[in-house]
Amino acid sequence: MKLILGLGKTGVSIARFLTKQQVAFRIADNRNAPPFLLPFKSQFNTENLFLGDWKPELLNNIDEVIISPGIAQNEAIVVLARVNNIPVISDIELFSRHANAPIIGITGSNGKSSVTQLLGEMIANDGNRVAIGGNIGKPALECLSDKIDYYVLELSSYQLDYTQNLTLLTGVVLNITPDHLDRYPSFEHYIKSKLSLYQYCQHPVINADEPLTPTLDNAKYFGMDMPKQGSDFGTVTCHGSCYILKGDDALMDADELPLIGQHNIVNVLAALALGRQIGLNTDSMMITIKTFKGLEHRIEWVTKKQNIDYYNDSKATNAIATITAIKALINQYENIVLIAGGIKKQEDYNALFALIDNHIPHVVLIGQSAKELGNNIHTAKVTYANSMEAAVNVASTLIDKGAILLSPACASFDMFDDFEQRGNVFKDIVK
Ligand code: UMA
Ligand code: ADP
Repeated sequence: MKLILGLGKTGVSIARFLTKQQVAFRIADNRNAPPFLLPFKSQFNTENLFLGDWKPELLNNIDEVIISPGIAQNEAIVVLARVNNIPVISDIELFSRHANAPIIGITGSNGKSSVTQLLGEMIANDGNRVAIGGNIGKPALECLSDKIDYYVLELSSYQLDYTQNLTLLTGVVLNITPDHLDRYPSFEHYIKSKLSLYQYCQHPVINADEPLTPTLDNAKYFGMDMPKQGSDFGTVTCHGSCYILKGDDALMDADELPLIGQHNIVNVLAALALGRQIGLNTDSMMITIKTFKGLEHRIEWVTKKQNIDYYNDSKATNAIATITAIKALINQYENIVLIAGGIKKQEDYNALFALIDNHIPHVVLIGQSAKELGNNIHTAKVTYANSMEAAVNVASTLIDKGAILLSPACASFDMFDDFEQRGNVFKDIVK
C-alpha cells in the first residue's frame, strides 16, 4: 500500500492516478481542514483519509510514500519513514516512471514559469503535441497521456528534493539566488537541490552568466555575455541595439521582443538553447518568441489611466524578482511608485533597498513585513497601507505621470490565498 502525504493539488493528482492504476493508498494531511478536502471527498471514499497530527501507524504496511512538495523533510512522518527505510518519492518521480514521451525539466530561482510556458509554446508551434505542468500549477501526473510528444515540467527545489530517479531529455537551472531559506539549513543546501536537476539531464542547458552552475558534457550554453561559439545562444550590442545571437548569427533585435526587461532576453536565450537541444527549427522558434505575450502576474501591463501605467508583478515573491522588475521599468519611466510587502523571505534585501533609494521616489508598503521593509528604506518616501485598495488609492495620488508597479518581493499568504489572488485583487481595483 502507498501513503500519499498532503491533500492539496499534488495529493489529489496522486490519488486520482493510483485509483486509475488500482493501487491501494492511504492519504494524510496534518491540517484538519486542508484546502482540497471538499474536492477529495467528492471523488474518493474517505475510509483511508487521515487528518490532523501525523500518527506513526500511518506507515504500517506502506511500501512507498509519495509526498507533496510543501511538506518539509524534517516533518516527523518523513523522518520516521526514512528511519524505517520506506522510500519517500515526489509525484515527479512517479510521473517519470509512467511517461512515454521525453521530459524537459526547468528549474531556477526566477523565470521558471516564463521559460516553461515559452518553450511549451515553441514546441507546439513546431508541430508537436506538448503538455506543460509541474510547479507551474498543473500537477505532472495530470499531464500524463499517450497522445503527447513532449512534457515540459517546471520543477521546484521542493520537488527535486524528493526525486531520486528521473530522466530528462534536456533541462536547465536558470539561475540560483537565495529563496525558500526557511526550508534549507543553508544557502548551500538550496544550491545543491537546484543543481541536482543536472544529474538527470541527457543534454543539459547551462546559463554561462550564473557562476554557481557547472560545465558539463553535451551541454548548450546561453548568456548575455556569451563568447560567440558553435550553436550556443548569446547577445551582442551594436550601435546601441542588442541583438540575439546563435553562434555568430544575429537572429533578431531584442527590441522586437514583446516583453520588456533584460531578464526576458535571458529567458528567451534559455528557451532557444532548450529548443535547440531537442531539435526544434530555429525559424519556428523565432516566430513564437516574437508573439509570446508572457504570463499573467509577471510585469503584466494592466492599464493606463491619467498618464499612469499600472503593472502587476504579483509573482515577484523574492527580492531579486522585484529588483528585476524595477530594472525593467526604470529606463522607461521617470517616476515609479512601488507597491510591495507581504511576508518577507529569509534573504538579503539590501540590494533591493539600495535600488529603491536610488531610483524609486515613493514606496507603498502592505502586509506583515511592511514595517521591517520600511525601516530599511531611507531616501524614498514610504507610505503604509492596510489593504491593497488603500495601497492603490494612495499610490495613484503620489504621481501625475509614470508607473505604479505592484512587485511585492514577499509571499502573499498574510493577506491573500496566493500570488494569483493578490494580482487579481490589484487588477480589479486598478480597473
Ligand atoms: N501540508 C501538510 N503538512 C505540511 C505542509 C503541507 O499536511 O507540513 C499539506 C497542506 O495542508 C496541503 C498539502 O500538504 O493541503 C499540499 O500542499 P503543497 O504545499 O505541497 O501544495 P499543492 O497544492 O500540492 O501544490 C504544489 C506546489 N506547492 C508548493 O510547492 C508549496 C505548487 O507550487 C504546484 O503548482 C503544485 O504542487 C503542482 O505541482 C506552488 C508554489 O508556491 C505554486 N511553489 C513554490 C514556488 O514556486 O516558490 C515552490
Ligand atoms: P518563477 O516561476 O521562477 O517564479 P516567473 O517566470 O513566474 O518565475 O517570474 C517571476 C518573477 O521573476 C517575474 O515577475 C520577474 O520579475 C522575475 N523574473 C523572471 N525571469 C527572470 C530571470 N530570468 N531572472 C531574474 N528574474 C526573473
